[in-house]
Order: sequence, then structure tokens, then C-alpha cells
Amino acid sequence: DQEMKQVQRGLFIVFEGLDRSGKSTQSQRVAKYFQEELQRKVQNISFPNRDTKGGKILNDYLQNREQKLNDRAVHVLFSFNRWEMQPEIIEILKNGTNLICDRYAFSGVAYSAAKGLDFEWCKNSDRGLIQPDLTFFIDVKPETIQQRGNFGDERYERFEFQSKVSKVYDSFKQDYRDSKHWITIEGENKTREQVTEEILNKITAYENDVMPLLDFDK
Ligand code: T5A
Ligand code: NA
Repeated sequence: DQEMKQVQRGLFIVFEGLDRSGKSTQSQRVAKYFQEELQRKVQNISFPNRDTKGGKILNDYLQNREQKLNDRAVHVLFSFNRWEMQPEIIEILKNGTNLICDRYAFSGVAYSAAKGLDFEWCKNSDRGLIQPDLTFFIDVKPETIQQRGNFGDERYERFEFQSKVSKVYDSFKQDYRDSKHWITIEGENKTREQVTEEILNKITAYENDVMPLLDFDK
């Protein structure tokens, strides 16, 4: 029925990148722009969500208080943490609120594969999750993040390890170079403001191109 009004669902935007690459900074700046300049509904979330049951274990693990977990168990916990949040994510998007999410399934694969776990195996536990409309990969070198404040506080914040994670992200970059859902943002030698401007331009271009109506069954 043409008379029926469909709710335009919210955009699901994800930020990916190495530790300290500027994801939180950009998530917040983009959300602020949506809210204040565009008067659009927006919400921020991040993974891992350290407040859920699974998230508490992950927090202890990342802060080196939990030592016994093996790599596969950790991988599945990160994935579980995303599954826990699916109903809430769907609800937010259905209500027409735009959702800006700091890390998602790409992180799950990148960090676990960097430990040596099989790449395809790593993808399995996230299959079927709601897919983001846009994933922004903020591309910054391990050398750069190492110079940033507080690098080294958590488990994975070591130069060698971040270099391995960077290689996995590079393979995503290759695999998705022609996808309109993945956008690599060159993050070297740019101010926070310059990075935000590029991201906002990409979002506008995406929305002018395709903004699908609510459809979670695909
Ligand atoms: N993990 C996560 C997994 O192993 N598997 C998974 O499935 C998931 C979801 C915690 C860890 O968990 C791992 C990955 C992580 O190791 P996290 O809490 O997201 O994940 O940890 P971080 O990525 O380290 O979060 P950070 O807040 O530390 O990094 P951000 O958000 O990328 O960086 P941000 O914005 O806080 O900026 C860092 C610093 O750089 C400055 C900022 O002001 C800040 O000081 N900065 C810039 N400086 C110069 N130029 C710019 N353009 C800058 N932009 C920001
Ligand atoms: Na960190």
C-alpha cells in the first residue's frame, strides 16, 4: 500500500582500526554532528561492551587480570558479546535512530587471526550478525599509534602485535576495496577535523546513493 508510511531505519556505522587509531574520537565527533547540525537521532555504542556478563570477563582479560583463558575461548567471548547486543541494536535501528559503533566483527577477526588462529574459523562465530551499512577503517600505522597517549596500557597494545593486526586489516582493505560498505580513511598526518570531514562526506555520498529501507531478513 502506497499510503503506508515506512519508518526509515537508522544508519549502522562502524569504526574499525588499530588501538589508538582515533575510532572513539571520530565516533563522538560524527555523532555530535548528526545530533547538533543535522538534528538526527543518534546513539553511540562500542565493542567490547564491558558491562555485560561476558564483557566483564573480557575487561579482566584485556587488563591482564584474567590469565587463564585460551585464544579460542576469548575469540568466542568477543563474538558472544556482539550477539548479546543484537536485539538492542535491531531495536535502535528500527526506531530510526542512527547507530555509531566503535569496533564490530572485523575487530573480532583481525585480533584473533593476528594471534595465529585460522582466518576462516575466526569469521564463523560472527556469521549472521546484522551488517553495518558503512564501515570506516581508519588507516594509521603501528608506528603512529605507538606515539599516542596511554599506548601500552592494555593487553594488545604492543607494537609487534599491532603490526600483525594491521596485516589482517590490510587484507580486509584489499577484499573490500570495491565495496560501497567499506571505506578506508587514510589517517596519517591528518587532524581530527580533517578526518571527520572526510567521513561526513562519505556518509552523505552513501546516503545519496542507497539508503535501504528497513529489511533485516536479507
Ligand atoms: N578486541 C575488540 C578484540 O580483540 N576482539 C574484538 O572482537 C573486539 C571488539 C579493546 C581491545 O579489544 C580488542 C581490540 C582492543 O585491543 P577498545 O576498547 O576499542 O578495544 O580499545 P582501543 O581501540 O585501544 O580504544 P582506544 O580508545 O584506545 O582507541 P581509539 O578509539 O581508536 O582512539 P581514540 O579516539 O581514543 O584516540 C587515541 C588518542 O589519539 C588521539 C586522541 O586524542 C587520543 O589521545 N588522536 C589523534 N592524534 C593525532 N591526530 C589525529 N587525527 C588523532 N585522532 C585521535
Ligand atoms: Na585500548
